[in-house]
Amino acid sequence: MTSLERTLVIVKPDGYRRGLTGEVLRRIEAKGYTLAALAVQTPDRARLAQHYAEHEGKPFYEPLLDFMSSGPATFAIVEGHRCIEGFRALAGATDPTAALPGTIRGDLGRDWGEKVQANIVHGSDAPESAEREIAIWF
Ligand code: DAT
Ligand code: MG
Repeated sequence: MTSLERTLVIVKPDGYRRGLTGEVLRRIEAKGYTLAALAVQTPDRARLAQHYAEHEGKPFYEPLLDFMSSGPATFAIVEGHRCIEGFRALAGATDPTAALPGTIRGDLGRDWGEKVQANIVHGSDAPESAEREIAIWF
């Protein structure tokens, strides 16, 4: 029995600026997941603070909010059985230098020497976070 799992994917402002939005969405569709909703918007700090509440107080938290509010990003609700785990596998490791080739972060990302890693994509890490994050942005 398949479940209609959902995840929140964000193509972050670095991905938008570099013209990689289509490439990321292409990989999601090529994998076989469904795009259920799409929206381009510049994230506001209030909702980013909710979204990233688990990281409050960490050294990269303020740089993360600055980076994420620095320009347009694309928000997607992605659907499919096991898409949360599946998209995290497509995205690769948080550190784009360590992310394996073949992954979005490994193929398209790099370390720019900033306080926060600009790593192109966000993907929810569990069903509860996915529903919480989707409610923030949609
Ligand atoms: P992920 O996006 O892989 O779920 P996370 O939730 O731990 O990673 O962190 C959120 C974002 O914050 C991450 O995509 C990039 C940035 N980040 C995380 N850890 C970092 C670190 N040690 N130094 C710089 N930026 C970091
Ligand atoms: Mg995370």
